[in-house]
Amino acid sequence: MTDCINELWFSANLGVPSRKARRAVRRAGLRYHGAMSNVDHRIKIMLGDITRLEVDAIVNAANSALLGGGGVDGAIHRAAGPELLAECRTVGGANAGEAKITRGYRLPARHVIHTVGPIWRGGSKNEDALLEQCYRNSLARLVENNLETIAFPAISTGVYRFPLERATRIAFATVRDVLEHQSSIKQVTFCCFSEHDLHMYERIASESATAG
Ligand code: AR6
Repeated sequence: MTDCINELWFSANLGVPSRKARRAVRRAGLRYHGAMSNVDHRIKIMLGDITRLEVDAIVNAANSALLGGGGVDGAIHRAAGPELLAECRTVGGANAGEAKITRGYRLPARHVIHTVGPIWRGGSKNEDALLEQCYRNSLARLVENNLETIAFPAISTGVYRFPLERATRIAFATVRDVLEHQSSIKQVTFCCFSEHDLHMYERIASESATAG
């Protein structure tokens, strides 16, 4: 099933999916989203480990110390090696919603953009706006550094307990809005770490493509 979905989105990036991809998608019980807009064809959804992606920058869902942790943060630091922690020590931490860039060291990605998602506290503590800022500021760091491709994990939806559907809607709305104004960004990948997350992203992608 995962291969089918990857094939759909890979094909979608190139334009209209092949007949083989559309058949695979139907067999998997998923929808083909139709012709992609100029924004949608630059968005890719995949299932996998973000530390293995060869993109200009991967985003780390960090904490405000920016000195490593569990979840995707731990995986990124393990894969990048101790040089990443050494550079992070010079960066000085970050507040929720901010994003700071370092090199990628032993990662296939050239850079890491460290952003601090909000901890979910029921929704009345500015969590939505802070999560939106994570996406906006990460993409701003990408553009400032003349980089073109980026991959995001599902920021805040793990240890920080932000509800997945709500977070996914914010991720799509923000990325689509930025892409409409930033033609220099060539590809934004949403890297899901479970089939459950992948299906949520697939559903919201189809809704937001229809709405847009
Ligand atoms: N590739 C892609 N996604 C991953 C990977 C991976 N290798 N590993 C985990 N995820 P979390 P948060 C997914 O908890 O909620 C850390 O300790 C994971 O399944 O990593 O923003 C930091 O230091 C989930 O969908 O980040 C902070 O203290 C998503 O990444 C705190 O956790 C985010 O889950 C940040 O919490």
